[in-house]
Amino acid sequence: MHFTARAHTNIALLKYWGKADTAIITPTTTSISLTLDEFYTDTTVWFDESLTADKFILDNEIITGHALQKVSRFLNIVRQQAGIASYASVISTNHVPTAAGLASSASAFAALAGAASKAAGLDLTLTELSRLARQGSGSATRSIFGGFAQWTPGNDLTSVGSPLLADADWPIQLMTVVINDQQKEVGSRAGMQHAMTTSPFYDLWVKTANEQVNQMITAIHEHDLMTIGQIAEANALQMHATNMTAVPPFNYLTDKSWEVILMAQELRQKGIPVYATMDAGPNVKLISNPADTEVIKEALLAIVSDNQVINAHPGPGIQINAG
Ligand code: 2P0
Repeated sequence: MHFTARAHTNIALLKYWGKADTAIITPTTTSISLTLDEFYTDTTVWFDESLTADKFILDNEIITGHALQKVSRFLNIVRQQAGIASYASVISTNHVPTAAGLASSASAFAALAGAASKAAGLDLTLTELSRLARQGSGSATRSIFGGFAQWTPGNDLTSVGSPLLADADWPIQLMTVVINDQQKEVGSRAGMQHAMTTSPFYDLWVKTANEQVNQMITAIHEHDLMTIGQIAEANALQMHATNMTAVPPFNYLTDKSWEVILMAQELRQKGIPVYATMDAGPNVKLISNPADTEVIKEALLAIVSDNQVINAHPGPGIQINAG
């Protein structure tokens, strides 16, 4: 049977930056994210006894090499859980605005987990799906759920995602400022490992992140945009500080990233609540109230052009259908 899953990407407000266990992918800290409506992956999977190897087509291109191996390794986990041996065809489409550079392993592995598990005859709960997606990519653990979600440390069974506020239907938005859409030099998998093992600030990162978890959860439940933004911006800068203090140091942020981060600070001084968060790349995501879109955009247009700004809102959890 063919199954198709749609999973949306998510942006972490408290970041996942370091693995407690690299083999099964468990994190050193709790991360909290917002799933977005604008960016998602559709993936169709079917297992076929006549195949002699797994096949992977992404955005109409046949994929080989490392990316195919990553998908095959993930399918091995699904095959083992389902007790089947046949290879699979995987067809994926990333729905990301052209050249946004936001193709994400979160939506990719969440959608693959959903479609492959169903196609293999498994009927997993959302928690079980989250655990499976985690073994493909850590951030995918959270993309099973809509709205705000968290992913906690733990063991193979307990380190899973859960919804915090699935229907985030109050005014919050995330504007992505695309600064560079090129492949990054240091991938997040290698980057987080290097920061964790060499930065003298890493232990402080874990300690501070632990303190931020309950503050963030309370702020989300209280719909408190300013506190959410303040904690998210601090957490992002702390994550980037572990990279800049790694040995040798590395850095994802460019001069343009800093221009946008400082612009957000200036707007705050004028009373507009807008906060920056940055992942393993130079793009900046601005957390704000939709009512302030125009004034933020006007300030942004002094730094970047209109087509470099993509606005997104809270999105839904995974959807899986036959066919
Ligand atoms: C996050 N990032 O929480 C953090 C913030 C990037 C910066 O999760 O090694 O691709 O596959 O588990 O999920 C990116 O890391 O890493 C990421 P793996 P992943 O969203």
